[in-house]
Amino acid sequence: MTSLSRNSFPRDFVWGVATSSFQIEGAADADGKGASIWDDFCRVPGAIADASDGREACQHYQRWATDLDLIAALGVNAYRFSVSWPRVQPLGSGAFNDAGFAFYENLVDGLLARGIKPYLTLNHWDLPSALQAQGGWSERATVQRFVDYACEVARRLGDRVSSICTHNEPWVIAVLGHETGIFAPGLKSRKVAIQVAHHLFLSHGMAVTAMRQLGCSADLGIVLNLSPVEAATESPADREATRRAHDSGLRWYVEPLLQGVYPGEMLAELGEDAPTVMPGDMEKIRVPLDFLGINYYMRTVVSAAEPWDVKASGNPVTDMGWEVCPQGLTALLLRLHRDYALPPILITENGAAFKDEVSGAEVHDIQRQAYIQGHIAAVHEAMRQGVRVDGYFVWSLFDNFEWSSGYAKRFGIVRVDYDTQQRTLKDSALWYRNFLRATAAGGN
Ligand code: IFM
Repeated sequence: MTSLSRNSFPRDFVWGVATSSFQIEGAADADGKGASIWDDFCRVPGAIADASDGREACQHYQRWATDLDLIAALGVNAYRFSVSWPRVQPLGSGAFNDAGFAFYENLVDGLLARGIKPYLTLNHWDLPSALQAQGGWSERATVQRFVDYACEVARRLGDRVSSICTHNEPWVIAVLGHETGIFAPGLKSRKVAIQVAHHLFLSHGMAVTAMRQLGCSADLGIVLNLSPVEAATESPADREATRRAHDSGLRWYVEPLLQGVYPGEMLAELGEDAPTVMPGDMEKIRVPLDFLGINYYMRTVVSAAEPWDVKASGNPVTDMGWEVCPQGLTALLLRLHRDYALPPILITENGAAFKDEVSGAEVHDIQRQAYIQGHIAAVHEAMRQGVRVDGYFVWSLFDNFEWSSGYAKRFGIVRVDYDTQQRTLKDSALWYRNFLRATAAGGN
């Protein structure tokens, strides 16, 4: 495993780093940008652990050119970023904002000039506040608003980006945003969450169809956060709880997209919380995908009686309290490969929050380096066993605004000093750069 190099992977494998708009851009109301639900949520007392917000973040909006130089210096061939919908369409409907689009046009052109493929995400959670005021993702009308926005992005950037992802992690938007309420917009209703997920799926399918009709040449797909579930014990109660967790966390998200159906058992269990589905919706959702993006961070161990204690595994635990389990990524990919006819897979996010050891001009983060190394090996193992994976993106390029955890949790392979905005490559970034530089003869 440790002897893996870049040449252990196909020559055209995509190696990248990933970010999202709200987490790094800052410039919260520059050049006509509208407000997003995360701008609003950050003002709710107690919503963000360190009471911070995204107003400055990494100032990437101002520093994009030198940030692109830094990305290029890593030697990656792809960069995954998201477009802030309210930056390019302040109210989420009606007029588009040319100044906002200019930022992304410069970014995309700057990437291409540096030989880096742009991987664009349309929705990494920062819905325009004006749409939330009309019900947001719980309202069916938002579906068409998203299709209009997607088409405008495709018209302006679709010929230059390699890939367009509709939504990042619909589970997070639906469940954390609308059921537990720990993320924006902070609602707490399972029924609403289920309807939100349906509207996200529908808007995905309709946007993909509409962008294809425009002749958009980019690969089109969606990104899901998925986790393999394992029962804590073989007891019937744990096994049944595990089945439910697999249905609600994975099948509910994968099967409408790939098969055009909701899993029957869960649908029945939802009772009156089941989604309102209009005739034709499921056919619209199930569109051919050029890729399925998977964000993987940890496995899920399910215990019916009480939450499973992550320390029981004996594995390291990240600063988020997440178990480090690279084998879980292999297991997840193999199970998906076994259960579904998959489009090509991209690992669109993988990484870990750990505390850095800052020593003069150096930043030591051996645990993050080991995490990334171990997960790249886990991807390789799944590929060896027959799964088609086309790329891998580290989450994240920078330390950034980690949603309700604020800035205290650092996922970056590049450290950001938030007082000075200085960027420093951590040891994990140096390792990734060296890994990507390997050019031993033979390849593959
Ligand atoms: O920071 C997030 C990202 O925005 C979406 N996926 C998970 C990451 C770590 O929590």
